[in-house]
Order: sequence, then C-alpha cells, then structure tokens
Amino acid sequence: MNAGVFEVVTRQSSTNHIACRHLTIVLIKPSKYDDEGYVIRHLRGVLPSNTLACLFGLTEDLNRRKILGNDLKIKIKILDDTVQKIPVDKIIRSNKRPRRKTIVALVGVQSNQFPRAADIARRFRAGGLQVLIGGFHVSGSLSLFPDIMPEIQELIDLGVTVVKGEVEETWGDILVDALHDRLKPLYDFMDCKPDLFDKPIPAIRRSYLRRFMTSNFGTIDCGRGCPYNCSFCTIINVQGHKVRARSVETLKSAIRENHRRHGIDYYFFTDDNFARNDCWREIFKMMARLRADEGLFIRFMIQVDTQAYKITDFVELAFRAGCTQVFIGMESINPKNLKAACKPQNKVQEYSEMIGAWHRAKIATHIAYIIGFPFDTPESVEEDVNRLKKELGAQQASFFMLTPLPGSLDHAHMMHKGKYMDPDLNRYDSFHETTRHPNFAPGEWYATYRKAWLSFYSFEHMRHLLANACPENYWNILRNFIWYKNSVQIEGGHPMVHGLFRLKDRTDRRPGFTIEPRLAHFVRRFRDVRGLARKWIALMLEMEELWLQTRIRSKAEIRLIFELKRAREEINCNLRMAELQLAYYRTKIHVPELHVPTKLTLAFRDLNFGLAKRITYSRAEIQKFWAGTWRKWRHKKIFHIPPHKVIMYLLRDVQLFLLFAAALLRAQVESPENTAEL
Ligand code: B12
Ligand code: SF4
Repeated sequence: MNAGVFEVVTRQSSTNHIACRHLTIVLIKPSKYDDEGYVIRHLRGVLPSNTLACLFGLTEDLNRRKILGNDLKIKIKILDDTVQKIPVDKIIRSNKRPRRKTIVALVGVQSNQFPRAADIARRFRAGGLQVLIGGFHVSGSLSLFPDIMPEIQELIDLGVTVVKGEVEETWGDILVDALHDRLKPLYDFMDCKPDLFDKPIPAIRRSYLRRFMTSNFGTIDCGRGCPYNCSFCTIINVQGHKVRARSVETLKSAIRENHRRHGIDYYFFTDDNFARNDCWREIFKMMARLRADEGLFIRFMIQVDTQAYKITDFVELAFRAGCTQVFIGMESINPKNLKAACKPQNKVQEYSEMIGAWHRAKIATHIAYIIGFPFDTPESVEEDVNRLKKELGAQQASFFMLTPLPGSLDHAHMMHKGKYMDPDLNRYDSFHETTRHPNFAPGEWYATYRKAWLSFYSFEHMRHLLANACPENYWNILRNFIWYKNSVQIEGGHPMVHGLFRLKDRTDRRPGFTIEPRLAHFVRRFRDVRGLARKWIALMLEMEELWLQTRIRSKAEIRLIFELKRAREEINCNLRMAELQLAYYRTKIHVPELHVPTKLTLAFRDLNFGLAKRITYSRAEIQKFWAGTWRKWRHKKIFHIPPHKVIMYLLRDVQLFLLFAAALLRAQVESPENTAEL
C-alpha cells in the first residue's frame, strides 16, 4: 500500500476528548526477547536510553508551554522495558477512568526490538488505547522502500500509528491529533528533518537513572547525521548526510543543570560521528570552560570516525574538554572488506598511528569491529583479531556480526536480489546469524564471532592492555572489562544489550513459547542463579587477579619498597624481609605492601590479624592452596587439610576481595598525586 494514502485517513477512538481533563503520556522503550522467549531485562541497566530521554524532554517542554491546552493536566510516564516490567493492565485500567485519556508511545524501536514492541502494542490496542510507534525500524524500513513492510502494515491494521522520522518540530501536533482522536495511521517526517539548534535537550528523571548501575551517567545527542556512506549503516538513510547540531548554549545550560539537579558528571554524547559535527570545537571549549571557570568536572565519551584524529586540535581539545574514551568505527582491518562496505575513509595502514594519537592524549580507545564481511573467513578473522591485539593496541573492542539492518543499503540490496534474510527481526541484534555467509558453515560464523571476543578479552591480553594503560583510564577500562566479560561470557549476549543480573518474568514470554508452571520456573531460575553465582565468582576472581597484577602503585608504596630493599642490602642481608617488617610493626608503622587507601582498608587493618603484610601481587599462592585443598577433599583425605590454614587463606581471600571491591567501587585513579601523602 502506498504511504500517501494514509495521510488522508483519520481514525476515531472510543474516548471523547471533550471530557478529557487528565492526559497521561506513557513513553515506553521496548526491550527484546532472548532465544528462550524471555524479555531481556536486568535488575540494573548499563546505559539509559537516549531516545526515551529525548521524547521525555520534548513532552515536558510541550507541557511547560501548555501547548495541549491550559486546563489539561498532563502526566508523563517513562518506562524502560530493559530494566522494569511494563504494567500494561494497570495502564489500560487508568484509561478507563472518567475524563482521563492515556496515550502510549513506543519509542526508539530498533529492528531487534520490533517484535517485542509489536507484542506490547497489541496488548494496549486490545485494551482500547491509542498507540504510536517510532524509531529506527519503522523509519529505516520505510525510508528505502515505497511499500510498507508486512510487519509494519500489520500494526497499522491493528490501529497503531506509525511515525517515520524525527519529531522535534511535530510531536506537539501529533499529540494534539491524539487528544482529538484524529491520529493518522502514518506520519512521515523524513523529508522535513528538524533543525535541532534550539530544540529541547534530552531530559533526565532521577528515578529512571536509579535503575542503572551508575546514576551519574547521562546521554545527549549533540548532533545527528553523518557525511559518509557505509553500506551497513542505517543512520545516513534516516537522519541524513548533513549533520544537524544543537546549539552550544543549549547544551551548556542543560549540562550545568543536570549536574546541579541530578549530579550527572559523565556523558555519552551519542552522535554517531561527533567529529563531523560543525560545532565540535565550540562544544569542547564549552566543556573545558565549565571545568576551568565553574569547577564542573564533567567527563564524556564520543563516537568518531578513523580520520578524526587528523582534524587539527581535535584530539588535544577533546582531552582538555574531559573526553575519556572514543568509540571508533574501525569495522575491519582487511582493506578488501572496507572497500566492499563502501568505507574507503578507513585506511588500515593508518590505524596504528590513529590509536597512538588518542593514547598519547590519554584518551582510551574502543573500536567497533564487524565480523562477516564478504572477505572474512574463520581463519582470516582469527588472524585479523591477532593483528588487532598485537599490532594496533586498541584498549577495548566491541565485535558485531554483520547484519542487514532495515534502513541500510545492505538490506535494500539483499531485498532487491531476493537473498535470504532471517524473517525473525528479534535476531537483528548483531550477535545472531541473520544471513547466509558463503565462507562460513551454519553456526561457524557465530562461533568465529565468539572466539574473537574470547581472544581479545583473554586474561593475558587484558593484562597487557591494563599494564600499558595510563593511570587516568585504568579504572574505566577495567570496569568495562567486567561489563564486557559479564555480557559475553556469562549472559551469552552483547555488552550493548546486557546489564547487571538478568531477570526473567515467567508470564511475560514471547508468544509461541509456553508459560511455565510456577514450580518449573522456580527450578529453572534457581539453576540459572546458581550457575550465575558460580560464573560471577570466577569472573570477579579473574578480575581481582588482573588488578593485583596490573594495579597502579602509589609513589609512597614504590618508595617504601625501594627503601626496604635498600635497607636490606645495606645491612648485608643480616635481617630477612619478614624481620624487617616485624621491626616496622613493633614501631607501630604500618607497612602497606599493598596499598588501597580506603576507610574500608583502615577498618580491616585492625581485623586482619597481621595478614595485611602478606598480601601479594597475585592470588597465585592462594589459588594453589585452594587447588590442593580441593584435591585432598576429592580424594577423601579430609584429615590432611589443616583447618587453621583453611581459615587463614579464607580470611586472606576475603580481605583481598574486599580491597578489590572497595577499589573498584571507588573506581578512582590511584595516581601518585592521590596517594603520595599516605
Ligand atoms: C546511542 C545508541 C545506542 C546505545 C543506547 C543507549 C543510549 N544511551 O541511548 C547503545 C550503545 C546501548 C546501543 C546499543 C545498540 N544499538 Co544503538 N544506537 C545508538 C545511536 C548511536 C543513537 C541513538 C539515539 O539516541 N538517537 C537519537 C534519537 C533521538 O533518535 P531516534 O531514536 O531515532 O528517535 C527520534 C525519532 O526516531 C523519533 N522517534 C523515536 N521513537 C519514537 C516514538 C514515537 C511515538 C514518536 C512519535 C517518535 C519517535 O523521535 C526521536 C526524536 O526525533 C543510534 C543511531 C542514531 N543516530 O540514532 C544507534 C542505533 C539505534 N543502534 C542500533 C543497533 C543495531 C544497536 C544494537 C542492536 C547493537 C549495535 N549493533 O549497536 C544495540 C541494541 C541495544 C539496545 N537494547 O538498545 C541501530 C538500529 C538499527 C535498526 N534498524 O535496528 C542504530 C540506528 C545504529 C546502527 N548501527 O545503524 N545503541
Ligand atoms: S561513519 Fe559511522 S555513522 Fe557514518 S555512515 Fe559510516 S557507519 Fe554510519
């Protein structure tokens, strides 16, 4: 059906707007299903949704300006399916009360979230609510084809309103239409992209931020669009090639206000290519001034292309402005792949120089790497990842499987050629095979992709990266390692999707999967959680070891160890190290071989039964003891296990873990300046 037809069709809803005095606008960011049909939801998320914040900001602005009417009381709810259950029935009931109306907006729906969004939409439509859907799936799918995709048409037929494009200039009109029961089936704003200059900035609600691991983390898109032409990318076909930027003044007041009201001091500027925002220099300068003039120590991360480091002053100003990390679209180190993906701006021979430039400015690098380009084979990917590790030195990497995302040229070409694409959109999340690759047997592509993750985040490579990281970035990188390993190794998914502690709602399962009886579900969850606990302990011990082997030592500690060694040599080895330490203890001077200056450490110093002096630079000895004890236990030589040693090692282990946890939670750089006086 032609999109134009919809422009003239209007719908009537059962609710009478004249009677309406209370309007509730429910903004929902849908999640996606896992392979077992459970909604991917976590106790704590990692990244709040920028689209949700964006729509919330726009709606609050309309409310402030009373655009929908002076007498109307408006309530805005923001719900994120990835971190909370959507109370569908409760929302439906609220719409039934007299003089009330509820509008549901499913926001920022990506292709992999479309099936979940459609299921939520169906339930709300069955309850008689007006439902709208927008985001990259509908915008992308409708941007490259004249016909409407069947899954979108199905929603339209159900009475769901589809919004194609960005709505900074039109959200008010849509809501007025909703209020007057005259919503169109399709709104198309693709040809009139909004000017973002003075538009409301994504807004933050504290109660929402609390659902994430760090509530000091905010998102803002300073601009939209990208001048390049990568064939796998949807952005250019939805947000366009011309970069539209927000005004620096608007950004400044929002950042200042967010800091004052919500304590936000770290941002993810979500622009796909920050370097191509014409205002980058002004934004960096503004951030630097906020630090220098107002003492607002705000840091941020950005996404850039591989050429950004060549822009005069870009790297230098980024550092001065507070940039701690760049996410770089490297995609491949095979030039043939880059050519096939229409990404000639990426020059493999410059990668090393580029990574070096960012590192010299003390900005951590994080590269995006796609697996499954035409010239990839299982062997070539393995070789490329090894080269990535050995030659290029990027500190973090995110791997993705090439996916024909609706809205990309890759998808359009495959459609035209009638090539196979997985019909289940839920799998278009960049960690599922969605097409057939001639160089990989079924399943082999995914296995190769997983191998890349495991190889890059192997203990040895992480140790190498952390040992060479600058102190300013040490904790950021280590925390990301934990997050990444948890997502890939424990959850079996992707860091961009997974948060902390997976929840599985028994009743909220994908249609087609059976709802388990309570007991069966309880047993499944018990096993899940038990397995999770084991894996988490193993992960934390691995990370603790990594920390012990790579942690940054304070000047005071280095000096002390040096002095101890010198003193030892001077007295011609008459005293052993332990005796020397004892002498120090007798004179009541604490000898911190391992120094973590926290209150917790100080508290534990008195409880450590003299163990502090034994803390080593590795868990190897403790590990050896536990392995031996386990062996004796298994061979039923229980009486060969000395109980006092078990207690002692247990205490050492717990103490070490607490020290590590305290250091991690503080996530503060143990820079010489910080700890010198201690
Ligand atoms: C930031 C970001 C993320 C963050 C999300 C967290 C965050 N802080 O927001 C992270 C890094 C976690 C992430 C992860 C993923 N992302 Co992402 N992400 C983005 C990015 C770069 C910016 C999103 C954004 O804030 N845009 C600005 C907002 C305001 O734009 P918008 O969402 O389009 O919304 C506007 C309109 O569409 C419209 N609108 C949207 N919804 C609705 C609803 C209604 C009712 C109405 C009226 C209007 C409306 O109004 C908005 C304002 O104008 C986009 C690319 C982009 N430029 O948008 C990719 C993008 C959305 N991500 C994408 C993908 C594929 C993913 C991943 C699957 C992994 C991956 N390959 O990167 C995961 C999925 C995880 C998840 N659960 O979301 C794709 C989606 C393509 C598609 N067809 O599905 C995009 C487009 C990038 C790409 N690779 O092409 N992502
Ligand atoms: S550089 Fe990034 S945002 Fe720009 S077209 Fe390529 S993939 Fe898309």
